[in-house]
Amino acid sequence: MCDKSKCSCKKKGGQAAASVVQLLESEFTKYLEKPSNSLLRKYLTRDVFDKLKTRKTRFGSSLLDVIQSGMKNPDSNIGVYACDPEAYTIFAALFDPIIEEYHEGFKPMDIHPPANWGDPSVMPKLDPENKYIISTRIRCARSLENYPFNPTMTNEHYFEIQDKLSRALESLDGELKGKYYPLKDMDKETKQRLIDEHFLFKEGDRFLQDAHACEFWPNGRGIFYNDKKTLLAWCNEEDHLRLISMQMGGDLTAVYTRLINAICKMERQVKFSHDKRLGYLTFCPTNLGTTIRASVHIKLPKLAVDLPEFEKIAGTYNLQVRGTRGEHSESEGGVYDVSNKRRMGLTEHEAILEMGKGIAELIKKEESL
Ligand code: ADP
Ligand code: DAR
Repeated sequence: MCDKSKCSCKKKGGQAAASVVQLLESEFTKYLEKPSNSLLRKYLTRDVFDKLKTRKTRFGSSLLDVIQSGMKNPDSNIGVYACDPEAYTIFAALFDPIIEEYHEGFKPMDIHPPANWGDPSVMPKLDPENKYIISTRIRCARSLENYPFNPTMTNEHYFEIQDKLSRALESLDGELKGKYYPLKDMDKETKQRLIDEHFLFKEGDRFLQDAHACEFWPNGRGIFYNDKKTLLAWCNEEDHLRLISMQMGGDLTAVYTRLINAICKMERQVKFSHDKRLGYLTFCPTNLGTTIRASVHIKLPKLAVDLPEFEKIAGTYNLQVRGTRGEHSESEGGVYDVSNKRRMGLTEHEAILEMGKGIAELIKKEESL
């Protein structure tokens, strides 16, 4: 629980300041002059804008906090971020249609199912001959209860969250045992090596920067990992916590089992923000619900010859294709990051099973060409 005496959440919700509303009006007018295909452009109509422009959450977030990144980056796919857990309610008129479209029909009256990790042993054996899959990774995201999200966090919040999470992470034992490394103590070479090895988050994402998600950087940011770097955690990057299980090869069951063990132990020590309708709450609406992104680094040279067609085929299995370094990156050496797109309206088990089945189908397709 954040310290109410310092936390911005002591502010009351209600009306945004007149200066904020004025800035919103001028920025929105300029934004409408730029072409954009984002979901923000599609769903922030003048009516919705007028309905939401004067609102403020109890953490002090306004509509400007929600849409500033998308207005500055008209090439955004989505264009909005929730600046605190209450934003999904206060600005529901904008978030709900965006959530419904991104999460393939999750309607305002729909309720995300309770968490269900299921039996990891039933996952399909992906690529048993190790012909296509280089590595497998599953991540989930968590926000600490009663804390705001990046743009509304104070410097103290970053340190409080880092302290709570690093202590919980360093209490993990057995195969999960590891150490937390604050970003501010990390030399440039180590940082770049960890990024190049796909363990540490990239820096300089303009969408996050323009969402004011990088304030006080690198304070309160860091990475945890065990000796084998098969269990990792990111602190205060895009979300308060990203918990990551990964290893070389295609053993989805092993990666999944490790993630379940780690998150269940963490949930016994830290209270995470969970909404009965939206599931686990995250900074970006694309990560709500299960918050699960299960991915493989895979080479499918025949399918990848025609990338738009490859993406279209992957889409038929509810899979998303990213470059080798993840979001907003290109493929290097023909390696693609292919993962589940759906995170809401299904359980953790279903999301990962959907990815596993889809990857198996892509490999079958590659072998048929
Ligand atoms: P996320 O939001 O899931 O963290 P990103 O697209 O930002 O996703 O990717 C984060 C990092 O994880 C990137 O360095 C990316 O290369 C790496 N990554 C994603 N999937 C895999 C995988 N299957 N094997 C190895 N690294 C991966
Ligand atoms: N780039 C932003 C966010 C898209 C979703 N990815 C996240 N949350 N990392 C956009 O609106 O395109």
